[in-house]
Amino acid sequence: MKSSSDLFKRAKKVISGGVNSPVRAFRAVDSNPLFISRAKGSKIYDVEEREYIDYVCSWGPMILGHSNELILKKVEKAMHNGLSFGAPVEAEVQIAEMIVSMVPGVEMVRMVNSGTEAVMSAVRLARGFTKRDKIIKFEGCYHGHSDSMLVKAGSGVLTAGIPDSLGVPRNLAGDTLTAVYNNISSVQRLFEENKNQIAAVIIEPVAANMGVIPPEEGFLKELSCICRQNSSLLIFDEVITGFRLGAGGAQEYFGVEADIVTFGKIIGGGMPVGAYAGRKEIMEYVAPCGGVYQAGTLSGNPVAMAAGLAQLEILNSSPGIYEDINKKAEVLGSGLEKIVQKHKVPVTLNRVGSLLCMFFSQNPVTNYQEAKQSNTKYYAAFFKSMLSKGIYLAPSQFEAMFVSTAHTYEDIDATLKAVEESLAENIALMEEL
Ligand code: HOZ
Repeated sequence: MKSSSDLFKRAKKVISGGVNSPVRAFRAVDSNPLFISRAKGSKIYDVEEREYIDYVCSWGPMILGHSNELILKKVEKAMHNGLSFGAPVEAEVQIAEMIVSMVPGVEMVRMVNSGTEAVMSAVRLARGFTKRDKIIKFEGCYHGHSDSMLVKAGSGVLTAGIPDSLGVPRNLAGDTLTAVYNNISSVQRLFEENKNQIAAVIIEPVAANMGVIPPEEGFLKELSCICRQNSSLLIFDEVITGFRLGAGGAQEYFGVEADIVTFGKIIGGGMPVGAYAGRKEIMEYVAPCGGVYQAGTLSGNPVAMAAGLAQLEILNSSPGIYEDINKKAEVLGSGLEKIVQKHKVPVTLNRVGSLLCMFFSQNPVTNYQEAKQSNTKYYAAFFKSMLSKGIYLAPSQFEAMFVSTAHTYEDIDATLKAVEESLAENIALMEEL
């Protein structure tokens, strides 16, 4: 039988760090990655046939669980008609119509291949539309790895402790200004210091790449007001929150409209897809209508569109689906709270809908600096205990836990039992750290 450790040894010889995306190298949890062979429902299986309850869910898109039969059927059908044409297909129109019907304020959509590409293009569009160069982002928010966004970013950048990536031209990074999440005066100050120069403010409406941090009451509304007052655009990066917090994503959930919205993996149902979307007057700046250039042979790929469309159709047409998933996350969250209180473990639990994070910190976590106070060594110990009990969590303190419709209440009970045991096992260690 193949083993993860043998595969990792081979991988390290031919792939930088042995992985194609840094967080999955498991360095932050002082372990070696599992190589996954298959997944079904709420479970994933490694190449050694061990089963795990999966709370990574491919970093969000598997909201219906793994290998959903309906999606697989649609993919299979599309696949037999051809894998790629580099020409328009009907499914692109259908998915765009579906997104327009589900997401508030969206009149037009452009499909791309990943969240990184969606944000990179959305930022270019905002710059082209406003004829301004500067962008405000928030410390700890992660918007993919395009040059302009790799400034005080979250996710793997935060996990690896690389606040500003090598290779990003200084001039370009200089046009990315950073504000403090949940701190409106830090945004106000940047607008005052850069009058008529800010093209857009980009934000994860729920920060989900420095752990999970909800926006404080009124924060997103104030942000939208400041943008409007300054004729700047508001970009919601909904790669994580889109079609997860509800059919209309964060805009609907918080009742705040953005000018441009970006989506990622979830609209591909597990296939590599992204999109940016917004009002017609803005979207028509994109070529061939307008002068903002963006293109891609695989954009709107027929197989990826079939998967994404099938997933969105299910999400859109299943009454009670979001209530169900949020209820499960609530049961999980309140169970976790009870256990940490019982063991007097310094953990702060943040939850928004079906996104959760256990911060190993006794203080509230409302921004990047506070998230960074978490005890990552303790998270690593906890992660390893949980993995040994068949629970697959994100291999970093600074990522989210995702609940899917495929998680059952039995899964949640088993998870809580594993949490109880893992915390009990690590109490002594935690006191030492
Ligand atoms: N940056 C991703 C999570 N926020 C991880 C991507 C991956 O390793 O697949």
